[in-house]
Amino acid sequence: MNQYLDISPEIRKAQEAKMPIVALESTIISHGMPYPKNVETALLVEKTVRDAGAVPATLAIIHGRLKVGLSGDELEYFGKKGPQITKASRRDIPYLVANKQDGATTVAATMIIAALAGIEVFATGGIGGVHREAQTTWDVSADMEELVKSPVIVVCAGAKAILDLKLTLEYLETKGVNVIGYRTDDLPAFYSRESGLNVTYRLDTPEQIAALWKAQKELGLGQGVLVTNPIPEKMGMDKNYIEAKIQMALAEMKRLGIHGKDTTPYLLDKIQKLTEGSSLESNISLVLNNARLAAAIAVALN
Ligand code: PSU
Ligand code: MN
Repeated sequence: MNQYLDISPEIRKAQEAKMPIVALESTIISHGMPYPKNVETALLVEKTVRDAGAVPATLAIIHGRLKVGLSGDELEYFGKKGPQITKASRRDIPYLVANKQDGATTVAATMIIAALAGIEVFATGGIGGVHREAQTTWDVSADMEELVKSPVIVVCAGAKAILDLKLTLEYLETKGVNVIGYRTDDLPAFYSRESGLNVTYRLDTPEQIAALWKAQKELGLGQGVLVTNPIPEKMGMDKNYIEAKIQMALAEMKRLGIHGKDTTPYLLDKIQKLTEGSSLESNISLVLNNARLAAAIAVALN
């Protein structure tokens, strides 16, 4: 086992008993939602995974240790400290480990730690992707590249429309990463069920997803898979309404000169404020929905 990894007793037991396990990220807790809603949601996501027959493992970096499975106290600590915790992607992990610091793991960092711990399924809200105007800013999330490098199934509600979804699909196509639509042909766009763009393949059951994964692994291809799961019907938001808010947030971001790793947390927070919290309720509902599907895939893999 990797010397930097701390696997909680519950997860260790689950691994020994070969139980299905679902990894969960921690940037969504520290940077994605306000306290105390973030901790409540994190606990609810864990409960949802359990109710669906799998064991939840929230991943984070605490005092330089790569944690697999957080205690209630650790979750509370993380949620309270919020954005003061360093947002950690691939490049940040060695720095935080060497300096014994805390890190909230993005999709990329969570994939790395999950793979180190031998966990194959991971549930999140939305992934980072190719940003609008990436042609000039070069802003492409490290999540994209991680889907190429780490063999993990990432279950999400698509990518937020703050991104350029068309370019995001092109990037993944070039890199050989499958974008699976769960019971949909149309790429979900996080707050809304449809983007007008096509996924690579539509699969309708967790067993079909498990079968694709098994084939990919046994062929030794090495990359991850992106499973996109549309937000529950009644919680989906109007495309034009959310697009108007995104435009406002993007204009304000440009004016403030925000760039680099601050871009995504800034936009998510701004949109939450502009939609007066209604986007937060949608966000929570889609994360729970993804937790359920991820658990079903983990069960099917078993
Ligand atoms: N998209 C969301 N919610 C999130 C994130 C993205 O809808 O919370 C977070 C995830 O942790 C993701 C990260 O991995 O933002 C991407 O940041 P960046 O674009 O800087 O790579
Ligand atoms: Mn970026």
